[in-house]
Amino acid sequence: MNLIQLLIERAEKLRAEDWAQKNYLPTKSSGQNGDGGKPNHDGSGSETGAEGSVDTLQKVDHPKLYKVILLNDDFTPMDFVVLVLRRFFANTEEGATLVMLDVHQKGSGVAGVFTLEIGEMKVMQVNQFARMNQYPLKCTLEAE
Ligand code: TYC
Repeated sequence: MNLIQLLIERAEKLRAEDWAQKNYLPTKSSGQNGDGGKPNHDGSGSETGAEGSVDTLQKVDHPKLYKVILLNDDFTPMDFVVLVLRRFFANTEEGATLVMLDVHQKGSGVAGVFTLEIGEMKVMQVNQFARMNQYPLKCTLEAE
């Protein structure tokens, strides 16, 4: 085993112990199961060993992320797009202006990255706000 593999294994073990501690789970100390404390990679989350102890969860699932995309058009005023980026995506005036100009020049751009539910909500809010103000501005969702 090379040094990098050794370091990765050590980092995984520390992360698992940290997670177990935060979640009030007992950790199995290394060496007991004869595998040098190797993490459980079967994805099952936990395992009951011969001693009846609980192995720690190794994998934490991160939620899938989605990009909220703004599309350029010829009619929506630049100021309105800046307002949208400030109101729904917590941008500063300067940040919103940069994103708006990027979309204006390239045809589309990322307004923000969110989990599915939040992203869907942003898309609905932006499209509704644009329609309310009778602008054709469009916003869509794209998997990362
Ligand atoms: N192209 C628009 C204009 O020149 C501005 C604009 C920018 C519109 C970004 C939509 O997503 C957009 N007024």
